[in-house]
Amino acid sequence: MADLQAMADAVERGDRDAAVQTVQDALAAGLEPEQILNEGLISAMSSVGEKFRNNEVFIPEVLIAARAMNSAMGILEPKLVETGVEPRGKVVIGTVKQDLHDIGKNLVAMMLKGGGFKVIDLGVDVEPEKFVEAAKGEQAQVVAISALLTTTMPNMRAVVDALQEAGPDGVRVMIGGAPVTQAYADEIGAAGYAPDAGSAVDLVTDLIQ
Ligand code: B1M
Repeated sequence: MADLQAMADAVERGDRDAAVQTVQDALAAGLEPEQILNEGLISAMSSVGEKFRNNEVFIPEVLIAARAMNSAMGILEPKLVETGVEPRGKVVIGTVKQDLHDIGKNLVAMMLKGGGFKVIDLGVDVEPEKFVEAAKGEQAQVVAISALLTTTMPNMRAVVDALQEAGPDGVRVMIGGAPVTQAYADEIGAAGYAPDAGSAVDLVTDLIQ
């Protein structure tokens, strides 16, 4: 029996086994992979993102929900590829040059994947040229840069400049991280700033429209 609400509940409470089982049941019952993705998995992560923004759940809950989502996606992904379902957009993400902090960046990446985007994660200490290369190679619509140090924030500007000079047409830059602000995004010419992982999904959605 396919029960998309039970699937969403399993993801939200971070129950990996139940998330995987409910996806298997839904596929066996003949539901379309896209419906399972949108109504079961993405809706669960949207709800987690909303609660995180409202301080109703915290980082550990988000991480275990994202882990359940990833396990369920492991079952669903091959079926989505078979049916040719396209991701909602492509995002290249990384932590800026000379900065090794990746916990926030990983959360943002997980929430974006949960939101149905293809995420190309370049890791930490990423040179501006690597962002440009990946954005071009993947034809990404958004480049997302994280920084946690006041000393590495200026390296974000170098990425914006490098993309303006050599990046694919129309690529938008979003930035985030504890010391980063909207004012700083405006100052360096980034298209947007998100204060947390839930808002990052909303911002990417807006940027690619
Ligand atoms: Co570092 N560190 N650290 N550190 N560290 C801070 C950031 C610091 C504030 C601690 C302090 O002094 N109070 C301070 C920075 C001070 C400053 O710049 N003004 C600091 C320092 C100084 C350093 C070192 C220089 C220490 C040293 O060696 N002397 C050094 C630098 C290394 C380097 O990067 N080159 C260093 C090293 C480290 C560790 C390696 C030990 C470790 C990182 C481990 C890792 O990431 N794998 C570490 C940690 C863990 C921290 C603290 C304690 C926690 C950071 C964190 O993960 N927060 C931090 C102090 C603190 O914040 N309390 C600190 C949780 C995470 C979920 O939040 O990353 O803010 P955050 O992400 C949020 C939002 O900001 C947003 O969404 C996330 C979820 O809501 N967000 C985005 C983040 N990226 C986004 C991108 C987006 C959108 C939203 O779009 C692109």
